Amino acid sequence: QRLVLATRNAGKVVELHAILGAAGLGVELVGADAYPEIPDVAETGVTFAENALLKAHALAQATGLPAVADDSGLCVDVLGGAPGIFSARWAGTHGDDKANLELLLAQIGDIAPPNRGAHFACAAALALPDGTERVVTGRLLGTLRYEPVGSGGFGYDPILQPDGYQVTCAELSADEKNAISHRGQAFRALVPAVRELLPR
Ligand code: ITT
Ligand code: NA
Repeated sequence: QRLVLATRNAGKVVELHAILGAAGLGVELVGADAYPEIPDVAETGVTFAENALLKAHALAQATGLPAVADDSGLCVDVLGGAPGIFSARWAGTHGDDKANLELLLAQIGDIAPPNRGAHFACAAALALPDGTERVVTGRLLGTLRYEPVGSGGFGYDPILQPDGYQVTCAELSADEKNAISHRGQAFRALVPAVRELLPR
């Protein structure tokens, strides 16, 4: 049985292979890159869960295979939860991680630590070609650094220091990040639904 990973974000793909691979699902994980002809779906939802479902359904419909999708982002307390679902295009160009991170740091400035709270959020969705769907969420709480530190991970990882840690997400190993991350939590919570609903 194949399970399509409905994402074109390379950082997510690496993490999803590790997280879902460790679950021993006995399915073949197929990247969306295997379907270059399928256009990206417009992320018109107003929540992470809505957007994750839109992406999962689009790939499930187009491929005739079960699909999982991730919608995620950084939510900054002092910005009222922004950039949130707009995290990937915060500075204007979709997927320009460096520009997004720089803009965010500029917006926060040198505001003092009690007000530098933020979290990563992830919605993990499963959709079947017959329209069956499941969606779950995960969060990683932390504090924003003043400067980016570390070279691991992707996106905003260099500026989020998880609660209880003295390093940023970009300084964690892949396994360490997956063990605590929003994405790790969400997709591990989705595993029972995958086991239940996938044909075998
Ligand atoms: P797909 O829709 O194809 O999955 P995308 O990159 O457009 O790819 P999103 O719309 O969910 O995905 O945007 C996610 C944004 O949140 C993106 O800017 C990431 O850099 C950021 N983000 C999500 N998870 C992250 C993580 O684990 N570490 C750092 N940044 C993360
Ligand atoms: Na999104």
